[in-house]
Amino acid sequence: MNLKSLVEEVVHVAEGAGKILLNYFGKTLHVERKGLRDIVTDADLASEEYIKGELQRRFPDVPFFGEETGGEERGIRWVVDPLDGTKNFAWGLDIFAVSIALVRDDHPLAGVIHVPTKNITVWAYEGGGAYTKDRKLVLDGGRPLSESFIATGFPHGNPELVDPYIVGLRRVLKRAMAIRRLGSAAYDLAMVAYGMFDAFWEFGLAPWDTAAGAVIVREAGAVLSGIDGSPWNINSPTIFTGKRVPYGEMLKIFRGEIRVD
Ligand code: 2AM
Ligand code: CA
Repeated sequence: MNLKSLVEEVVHVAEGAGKILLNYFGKTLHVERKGLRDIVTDADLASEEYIKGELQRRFPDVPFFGEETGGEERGIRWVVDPLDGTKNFAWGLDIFAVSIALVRDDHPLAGVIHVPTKNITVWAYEGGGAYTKDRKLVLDGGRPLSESFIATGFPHGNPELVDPYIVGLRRVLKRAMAIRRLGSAAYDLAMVAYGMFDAFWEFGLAPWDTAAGAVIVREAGAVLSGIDGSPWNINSPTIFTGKRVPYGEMLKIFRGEIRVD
């Protein structure tokens, strides 16, 4: 099967998972702690079980890895976040996403992100462009940071990331039109590809948060790297993407080549 028909089938799987999530959203959830400041709900688990079952039924030869149940960590495999933005979901904020990627080693080949509350789905496969329902996603070069709408995520889990993160945040805050922090990296990446956000950066994400989004933003025409401009892969400790102009200005800011403070 070629990547184009594969990814179009995965769109149906992601949208099916979105329906499951919407059935749980706004209702009383069973919430468990799975680590320091990390939770899992019965909605995460139901979504992952559905996605795993559907992918294995449709593509029996491709191994599965999911955030909640683990699985294959090498070679060709699915890398799935059944609910990205679990804390938003649990507290009733309607920004969350389903993220499904086909990955080879540490390199995503195809990805789908579905945002159930907005009924938006974006998808891409390597070399084939990025799409949403009614159009191909093609980003322009963007505008200077002073005219750009930027998304970010705060570091979590590792407190040592907070101080280095704040240095960059302070600098970008002084120059950007606006910064938003919404709490779902897959949603943020989808919205870069969609053309809403002009750039996005975050520290300390996991492969399942970024694998699908990375191939989608790249195919839409965004630049993608680590925070210092280094090549990105699914194990990179940071992710930084955007339209060419604001990305270039932010890279100089992060590297200290443009002095802001
Ligand atoms: P999640 O909802 O799937 O956990 C918000 O900044 C982003 O970080 C979300 O994509 C969220 O994904 C992820 N995230 C939240 N807490 C995390 C943690 N403890 N470790 C790794 N990623 C986390
Ligand atoms: Ca998740």
